[in-house]
Amino acid sequence: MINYYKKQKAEVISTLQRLNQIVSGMQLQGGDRVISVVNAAIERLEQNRFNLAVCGIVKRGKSTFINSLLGEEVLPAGIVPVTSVVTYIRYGEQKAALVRFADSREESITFEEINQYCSERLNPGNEKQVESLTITYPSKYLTDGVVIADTPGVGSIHQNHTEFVYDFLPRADAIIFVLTVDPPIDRSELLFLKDVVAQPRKLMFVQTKVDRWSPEEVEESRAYLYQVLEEQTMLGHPPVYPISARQALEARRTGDSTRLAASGLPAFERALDRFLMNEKGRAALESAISIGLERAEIVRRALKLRMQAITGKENVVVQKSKEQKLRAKIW
Ligand SMILES: Nc1nc2c(ncn2[C@@H]2O[C@H](COP(=O)(O)OP(=O)(O)O)[C@@H](O)[C@H]2O)c(=O)[nH]1
Ligand SMILES: [Mg+2]
Repeated sequence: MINYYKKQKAEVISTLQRLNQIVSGMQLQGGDRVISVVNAAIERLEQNRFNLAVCGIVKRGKSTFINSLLGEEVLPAGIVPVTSVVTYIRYGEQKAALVRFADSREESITFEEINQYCSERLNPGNEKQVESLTITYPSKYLTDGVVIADTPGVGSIHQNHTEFVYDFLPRADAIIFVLTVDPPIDRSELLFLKDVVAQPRKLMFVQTKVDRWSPEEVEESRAYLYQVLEEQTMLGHPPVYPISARQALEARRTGDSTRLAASGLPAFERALDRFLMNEKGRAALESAISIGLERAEIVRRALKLRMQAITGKENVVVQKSKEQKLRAKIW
């Protein structure tokens, strides 16, 4: 089984390498970006890394949800848009953080300094030119190559946050989509979800902040969400995990197992454990294949445009020669 997986992985890697060779020989507009996304997919497969991205629109509770999984307030969260850059959290015995700047410079920072680089208040409009932030943390979810990615919220007044997310999306191997009870889903959320669904990846849903609502209201909200998903997407009725990340975090911090169970987080964690144990290897291959196919499609479209431009020129040439013929008759 392991040998079979290794063989498949090697085949996917060599096909992706071949795709990159073709693209680099074509000098296409946007070709560099295609190559970089494909290279990143190859690197993840080679290094057994798996990007588990947490996505959603602004202020749905993404960072708080990740903190509840980690059991500590590692990521800054707040009532106003906070997360301003993609923040990767990977396994490390020691808690540490590294900032990567747009000019490829890297700088080690202390845990206490994280806020200064990934929060909108202390890094407004990303004036510090941060490309990404990587935190190392000793969590069981980060073993075996899993990297959790906290993303800025889509749809805030900070356009650069949305751009960061769309730029990052092709690098996600699986996605946890964070929704809330109220509103269950709104228009901008649905549009973003459709963009996420367009890239076939393992997708899990959580509905946070349930502590603010009665069980009946949570149920009503989920029924509405299902209606929207059914009418507007091909997703049908996927499992949606109701969670109070705030309660779960507090319960973890105080070691209160009854409160933790009531927060809804353990039910989600069981599903996540099952996925990581049984499906991650396959999901990694499938996402790499999807990334290859998506990029190949981009190349196909660019080629088509190039061909049309050539054909257009030919038409002009034909027209010119007709004109010339006409002129020749007149003269
Ligand atoms: N009551 C409650 N508030 C929450 C919960 N999760 C997040 N919040 C609050 O919602 C706000 C936005 O959270 P944040 O994690 O920054 O959202 P993000 O922008 O999606 O990362 C913060 O004020 C959080 O304290 C929750 O489960 N219950
Ligand atoms: Mg956040």
